[in-house]
Amino acid sequence: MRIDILTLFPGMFSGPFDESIIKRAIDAGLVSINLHNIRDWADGKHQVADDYVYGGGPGMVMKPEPIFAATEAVLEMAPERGPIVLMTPAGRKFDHELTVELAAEERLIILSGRYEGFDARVHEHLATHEVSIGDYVLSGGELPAMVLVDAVVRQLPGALGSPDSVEDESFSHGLLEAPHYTRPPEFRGWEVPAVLLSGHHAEVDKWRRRQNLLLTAQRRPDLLERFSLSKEEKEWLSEKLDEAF
Ligand code: 6GU
Repeated sequence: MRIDILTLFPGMFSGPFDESIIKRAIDAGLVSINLHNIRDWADGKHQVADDYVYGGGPGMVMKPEPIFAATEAVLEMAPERGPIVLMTPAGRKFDHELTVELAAEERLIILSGRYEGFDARVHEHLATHEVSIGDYVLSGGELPAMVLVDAVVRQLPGALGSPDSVEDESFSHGLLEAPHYTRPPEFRGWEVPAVLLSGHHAEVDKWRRRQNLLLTAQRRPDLLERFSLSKEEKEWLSEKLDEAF
């Protein structure tokens, strides 16, 4: 996959992309991440990329010409085609489903804006997707772009150490993930559940599945609505929930 990110602050991306899973994926050739400074396509001595809002109002808006010019130039840099994703708090809420959808693409172009956002013509005539990472306002689209890239890259085949890791995670099966323990078996008097030390794989699987269900019922009942439980699981869960309240 090729990812191109257009931003006024390419420097913000070093750090997150230079460590851990994303770095490994880049080094392994699973993805290339290319940063482009929108200002390079802004005209004039001062390469101004923003301007006042028509009709009045606070703040500045990113001008359309540099964004269109940058995107068109970046498209020319490689033959692959794919979505042009504009990061905006007014976009579609980013979730696992959209992550998987984007991970299937050959190429992503991501537009990260600052100020009050982009001139509306960028939304209407350039972007193919508008994406938000949640219901709060950030100072720009850079952090959201990093969030999106991280989530997408870890879905690429081979990005995680074990091929099972991605399937086991929260949200891929639609439930929150069971608690994990590591050594020691007892820490400050708090013991690891005995079943996890038992070596009985079927029992461990059953315990994990039940913990997934319990955690999801307690914290994200909205996720459980889409889920079909066996009669036995329903009974166990309602008993557990009665105990807890
Ligand atoms: Cl994509 N951009 C900004 N500026 N704020 C956000 C966001 C995006 N998603 C949530 N908050």
